[in-house]
Amino acid sequence: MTSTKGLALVDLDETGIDKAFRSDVLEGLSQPQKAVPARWLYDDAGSQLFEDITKVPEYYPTRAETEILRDRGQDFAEAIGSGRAVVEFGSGSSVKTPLLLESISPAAYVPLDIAGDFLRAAAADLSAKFPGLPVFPVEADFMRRVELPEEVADMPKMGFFPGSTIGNMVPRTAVDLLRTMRDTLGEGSQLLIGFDLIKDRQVLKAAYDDAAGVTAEFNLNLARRINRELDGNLDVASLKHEARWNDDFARIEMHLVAQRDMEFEVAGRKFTLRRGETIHTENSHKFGKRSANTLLLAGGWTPVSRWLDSKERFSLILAEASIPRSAP
Ligand code: AVI
Repeated sequence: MTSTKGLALVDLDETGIDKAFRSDVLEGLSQPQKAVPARWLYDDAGSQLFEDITKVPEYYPTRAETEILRDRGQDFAEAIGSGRAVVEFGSGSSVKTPLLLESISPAAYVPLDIAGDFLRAAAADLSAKFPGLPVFPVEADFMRRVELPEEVADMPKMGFFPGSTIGNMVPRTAVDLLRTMRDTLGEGSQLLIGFDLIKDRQVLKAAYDDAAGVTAEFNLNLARRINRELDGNLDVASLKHEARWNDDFARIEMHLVAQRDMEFEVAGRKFTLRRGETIHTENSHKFGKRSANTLLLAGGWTPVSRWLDSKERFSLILAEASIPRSAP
């Protein structure tokens, strides 16, 4: 059974359970280090909580990236030029995307998203702001190669992937995605991509454990979602949000930490958590100039320009899909 439950197309079993969610959770809870893929943080409540996170004072990435887009319009116009089809991986943000489009005068805008409702709303919003701009929303999973609309086939393309969402993937998956983006956009295209930077640990930890507890709610919402959608009985009150810096892998990790020994069931399967044991729920990798460049090169993209915000917390990199001129 397929349904447009909530926002995206999902595959439900005969009892109405999302099969992919169930198998990811059951498999993840069966590992020695329990872990659930971060994409399941984003149900309706989780997506709203993430929006709220972008406004808490400790969470700097959204403000820092917006500042770059606002202040460096002239640089983008020079480096990117006009007349490109901008292909945004994700539905687009009401603040960041218009800033970019204003500075580069594109020929078309193509938002790609798996969540049709979000996609159509964002596309309508954008069309209202840029009445002369052709907008071609495409409902698709951009982790796989996407066939772009015929109307943009002959236009030079620029991919836009802001937010440092690339950092939510382990490097192997990030490289796969960058290669897939190259296949989608084609040889000679450009990519403007956000990378959050390595910085003081306390600043990083605070960004993922804000004083108002919004990020904690975002993380705990996953346990609530498991209970609600997978007939679970996790004691949410006995789980605590924790943001950890993993220095070996240069990433912030979100965990749900058991405050006591717990036995619980999910979708009819029994699990235990010992006091202090955790469920790992998200990675947010942070980058230096070289590690970001290496990731891009591994994915088939040659970095050509890089911009930072005034406090040097966040970077936007422009890269090109061109055949490398240097050997081998
Ligand atoms: C969506 N992504 C880039 C956010 C990040 O910073 O890694 C998700 C997030 N998780 C907790 N706070 C924000």
